[in-house]
Amino acid sequence: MTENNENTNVQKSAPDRKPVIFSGVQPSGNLTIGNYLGAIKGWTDLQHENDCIFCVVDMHAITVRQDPSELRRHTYELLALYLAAGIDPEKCILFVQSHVPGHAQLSWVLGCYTMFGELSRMTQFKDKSKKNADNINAGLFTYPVLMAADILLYMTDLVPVGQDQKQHIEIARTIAGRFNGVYGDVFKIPEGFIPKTGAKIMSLSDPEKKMSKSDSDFGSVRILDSRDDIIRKFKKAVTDSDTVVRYAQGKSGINNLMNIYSCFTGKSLEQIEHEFSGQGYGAFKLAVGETVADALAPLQSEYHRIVSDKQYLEGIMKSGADSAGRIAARTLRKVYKKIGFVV
Ligand code: AQP
Repeated sequence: MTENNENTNVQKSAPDRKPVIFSGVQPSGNLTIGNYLGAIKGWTDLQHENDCIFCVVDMHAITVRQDPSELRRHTYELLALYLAAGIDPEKCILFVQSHVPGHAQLSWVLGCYTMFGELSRMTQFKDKSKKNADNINAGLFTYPVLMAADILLYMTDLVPVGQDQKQHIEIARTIAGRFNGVYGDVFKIPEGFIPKTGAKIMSLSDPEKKMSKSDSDFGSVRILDSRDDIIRKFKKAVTDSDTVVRYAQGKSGINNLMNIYSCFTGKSLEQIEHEFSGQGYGAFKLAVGETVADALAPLQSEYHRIVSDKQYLEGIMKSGADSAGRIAARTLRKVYKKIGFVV
């Protein structure tokens, strides 16, 4: 697992082949700054030196019950957010997962090379089962198999994700390795690519818990929240009874705010401690809120410009699905041949 966000010019594995990057986000709610810092922000750097494929993973989203009209709306909105964040559709393939049938097809095959015990150990399955106790469906259980299919279909070298997806990358590697062990060198074994900072942004209301887009309280700061809401959420952030801004054990709330501030300003933790020495938590929280709001403002205005142009978004979805579909079909044909299907 690569834990580095500095060297974006990844080692090439063949002389004329650029490294392939694949990643995606579920359209399962309004994106948080966790999704942004852990994933999307890093994608924009990677797109210059690599062949990047970024997906709106709607098939993953239905592992949790979604309102159909909301899911459709979130799918357009997420694509608009990718673009507003600076992902260039001329450089990257951008598409919607359900538009490329190869994902479901390969997922079925790979499911036959994945062990029940391996899936049972996935912490996301355990967490989401607790959160959705009335809907512990088979899709939630086999989610990592679909994710392995997403990645392996494109012979992906690197998968830029937040810390919470590390276990899913590991199982994708295990599945690919097992398949290759039986049939020869079919799949590229992918590497996870986890940013040095911002890989796990915690909830502002419960800093022991990851910030998630499906949580509804003030703990999740949304990329599209208004300036006032962002500042208000940071002002209310849960901290501790100490008053000194410093990074230390037992100060998970302050540590989280320092991480967020560091991601948006590029300042080190020492610089932040120095900047706020002698000031209380109140001044620090306000500064973090204002910094985040200022940093997101240009992205937000770009988003509002793009999201209203449905035709433009549909054009990108369509050409992205065509390009992704061609690569996926090639991989699937190879896999089908290897396992003995008549193609
Ligand atoms: N809190 C986080 N900090 C850093 N990175 C995060 N990611 C998610 N939460 C954080 C990264 O965002 C990308 C997209 O995630 P996803 O949509 O595939 O699903 P998730 O990991 O389950 O994200 P959420 O926000 O928690 O969604 P819901 O609430 O729908 O389950 C991934 O790269 C993830 O690591």
